[in-house]
Amino acid sequence: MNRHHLLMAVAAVMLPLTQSAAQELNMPVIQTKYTADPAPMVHNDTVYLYTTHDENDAEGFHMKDWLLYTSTDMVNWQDRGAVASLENFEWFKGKNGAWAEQVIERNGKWYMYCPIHGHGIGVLTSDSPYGPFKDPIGKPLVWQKEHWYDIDPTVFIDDDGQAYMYWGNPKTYYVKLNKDMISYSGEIVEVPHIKDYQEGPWCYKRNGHYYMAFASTCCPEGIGYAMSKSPTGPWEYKGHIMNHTHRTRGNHPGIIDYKGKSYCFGLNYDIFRLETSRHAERRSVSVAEMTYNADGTIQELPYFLDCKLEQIEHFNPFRKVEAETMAWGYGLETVAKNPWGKERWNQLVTGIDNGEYIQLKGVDFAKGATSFKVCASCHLYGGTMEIRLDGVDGKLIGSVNITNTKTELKVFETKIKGATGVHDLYFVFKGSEKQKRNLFNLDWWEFK
Ligand code: FUB
Repeated sequence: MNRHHLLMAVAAVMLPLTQSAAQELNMPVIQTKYTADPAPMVHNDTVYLYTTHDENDAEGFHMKDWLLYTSTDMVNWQDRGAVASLENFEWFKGKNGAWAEQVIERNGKWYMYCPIHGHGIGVLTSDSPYGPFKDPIGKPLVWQKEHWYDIDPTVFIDDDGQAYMYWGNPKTYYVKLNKDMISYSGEIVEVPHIKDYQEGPWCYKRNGHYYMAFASTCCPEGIGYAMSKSPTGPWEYKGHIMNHTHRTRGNHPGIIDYKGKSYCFGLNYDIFRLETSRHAERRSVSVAEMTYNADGTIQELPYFLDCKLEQIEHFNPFRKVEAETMAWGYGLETVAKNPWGKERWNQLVTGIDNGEYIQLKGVDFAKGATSFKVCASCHLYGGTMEIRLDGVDGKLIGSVNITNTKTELKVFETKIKGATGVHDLYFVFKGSEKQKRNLFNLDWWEFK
């Protein structure tokens, strides 16, 4: 931890978290829902961030489905909705228990390993990262009925094609998956206890080293890691990626390399903290850039809010952008546009109240934009969508009045003046005396 990190940590302990401080750091990455148990996956040029979902009313764990977010710049994330839920598993009749999943691709198919708390680990498959996912085996892939340790699967395919699934709290187990990825051979093997291990294993290989990152002993959890020369161990404990801290409680890791950088995702309660200091299982995913040493060991990170997540490429606004793409959108909600349709991933931004806003970071207007279209629906009087640069009170480059559409989605258009170069883009929503809440719903927007 350097001096800057230390000063930020001291200030953070003394001051309550504010929305503008969190927004400045680009964390937590999702604000419109409570998300946990990050399982990032890189495919082609995109990060697919699968998460669990804490319901808005959660006190203890209340979890019914699994969500997906995508990004190509690490700070602006598109909400892809719920890609799977407990209802995908016909053998499970309960309504709660959709715990920490992981998704992995093999030969053009996506495999999602889903623990259902107390009922083992199921597997779903899809031809696309966005789903729909289906249960190909109609039963749990593993379920040791004598205890409730079967949670938190992590799946890794070695260079020789052998796939492994590890899981467990407080013990760690693994099996060798068959090539079909939906069955396994041999016995369930118990891994000798790794120092400070609690749960949430995340296994991967990098530059010939095998890594097992994990949520370290509860509570509060940090993120620890062990290394090995083989996927079956022995695992040597190497220390903290992030130390235990009272600023979070759980800290389930997910680790990727992306566009030349390395990232460690985890979880905390920092969106819920904007509202209250009491505890409930309403968590949020955060991410920090991490660094490996030459020998493969990992440099310890300070707590997420003492790191700043940097955008890694500018955002192109000259295309149809789904409105549910944002760096910050605290207070807003997203809902499936058509839960029964083909494009189940498509969301609407809703719950838009007077004074709320969407922020997109690092938007490149290049030599300039001249017009703007937005597709929206409005049930009542509507309001105004101000288009501003670099702040909620920043330079106004256009504004659109969104009026009653008789609930249909309609395109509204305005001229744009003064947008050139790279800026943070703000859509600031304003109501009227007649209507201050639930002003309208947004589908997509586009600059020309
Ligand atoms: O999200 C439910 C459980 O909490 C996960 O399975 C654990 O890793 C912990 O994050």
